[in-house]
Amino acid sequence: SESAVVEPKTGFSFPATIGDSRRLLGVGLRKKRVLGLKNIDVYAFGMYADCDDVKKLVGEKYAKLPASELRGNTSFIDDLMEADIKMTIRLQIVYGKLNIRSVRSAFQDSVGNRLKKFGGLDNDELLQSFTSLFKDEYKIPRSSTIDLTQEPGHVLNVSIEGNQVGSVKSKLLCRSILDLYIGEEPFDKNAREDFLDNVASLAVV
Ligand code: DAO
Ligand code: DAO
Ligand code: DAO
Repeated sequence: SESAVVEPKTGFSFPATIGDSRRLLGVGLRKKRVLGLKNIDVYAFGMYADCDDVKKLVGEKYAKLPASELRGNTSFIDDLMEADIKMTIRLQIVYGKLNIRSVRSAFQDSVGNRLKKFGGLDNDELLQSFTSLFKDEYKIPRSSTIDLTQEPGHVLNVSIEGNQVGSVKSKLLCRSILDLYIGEEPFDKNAREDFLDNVASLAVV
């Protein structure tokens, strides 16, 4: 059970655990349609969560719910994305020609859309303040690893190849990023399904 998982289309491999306690619960693929014509594979990703944190949430709020109902319970899924659970989304870059300008623009679309959804108001300034942190000198060639980690207190830590490049305390930003992978309109539906199946089964043992 402690072996790595390979994302089948790209062959990128994700370790079963990160740190002391974050366990791999699903892998998937982020694609993007360019020029309305073709889909490019942008990155493979692995979704990790701290099992003890998940069990704590279930014990405190969902102990009475059978495992079969936990998995599809929408308030449980919302709580997973809002509670103070240590989680990491690990990205492994597939598309070899990514530049920081396209990362900024994709981030404005995907994350910006969620900041609006959850923040309600106009978050242009907040969005600008995040994207201004992506410096032009960062290099993210094929097979680079980027970790997006939610630390206690809803601090988002970003590291590239294991080097921390930034840290932002924002519950709204953490929520918005997790929604891209775990929310109702995820980048990869199968990855989300696997994640929820695995969360439900680890929560009840
Ligand atoms: O070069 O036109 C192009 C395609 C660029 C696609 C950019 C997608 C960026 C997705 C975000 C990556 C986050 C690391
Ligand atoms: O896939 O659209 C998306 C959003 C992914 C979030 C990417 C965050 C990237 C932050 C670090 C970039 C540094 C160059
Ligand atoms: O220059 O010391 C500094 C701060 C750099 C912060 C870079 C943060 C990049 C990632 C921002 C997170 C948004 C997803």
